[in-house]
Amino acid sequence: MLELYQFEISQYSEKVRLILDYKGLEYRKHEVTPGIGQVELFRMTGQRQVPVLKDGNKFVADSTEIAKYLETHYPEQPLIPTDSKKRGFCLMMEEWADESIGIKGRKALFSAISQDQSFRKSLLPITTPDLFKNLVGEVPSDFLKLLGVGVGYTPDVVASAIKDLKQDLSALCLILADSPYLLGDEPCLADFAVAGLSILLKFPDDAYIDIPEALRGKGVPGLADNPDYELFFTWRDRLYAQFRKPLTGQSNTGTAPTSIQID
Ligand SMILES: N[C@@H](CCC(=O)N[C@@H](CS)C(=O)NCC(=O)O)C(=O)O
Repeated sequence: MLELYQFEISQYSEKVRLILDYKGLEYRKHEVTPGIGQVELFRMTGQRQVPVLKDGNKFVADSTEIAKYLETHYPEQPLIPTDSKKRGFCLMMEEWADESIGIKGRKALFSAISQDQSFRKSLLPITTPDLFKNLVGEVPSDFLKLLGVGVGYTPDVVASAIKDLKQDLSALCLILADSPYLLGDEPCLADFAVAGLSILLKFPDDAYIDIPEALRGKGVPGLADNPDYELFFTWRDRLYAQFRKPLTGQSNTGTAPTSIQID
């Protein structure tokens, strides 16, 4: 069976989970422990980031490489159009989604969690002891802003990311106003990239991602709750209902994700 090394809350991992579900491929999730689990990932793949797909003895890192690998080796339910113009637009839109929605979505979420303590608490793994959750909840928002400055997320950077995301969402609403999918009547890689990468803007309402219930349907104020972008989030809900397998029991493969870490 295919195996996916992932963070449950990672938007690039979600893009791959959507693609795997669309192609009807069974897979087992391995939840990588941030930090220590990434050392093990580096040992296996020569790099530290998720998602990584394991197929037999082969490891494929990077969501775009995984999509192309799956398209070559599991061609049922094709992801990339054959028509050259559509193919070009599809690949361009996928790359744009990775670089714009993926990267800027993190910055926008950072601003949301610095403003909302209960949101910040809910983002902690389900297994985090309540005592620690309470401590994190009490950290003043300014502290997180400071932390953001430390990693380059200054208020200016966050404001500019949100401004760009608003333009991205408006553009997507325009494109989707008269067609069911981004490039017309059939879904393609661009749809799954855009939908998966946008989870940090607003987590899906239903049980597709293994996150605390309190987070479902929540997202970045001004984006997730903005009626101007309702068309986009309604489109995404429909895409999920059509193609994404809901969690069954503990995970969507019927088996709990396992962590990788060094003892
Ligand atoms: N270009 C990569 C980006 C993957 C990425 O940014 N992964 C993040 C999680 S969403 C990660 O592993 N971060 C941990 C790190 O960089 O150490 C892809 O498309 O897969």
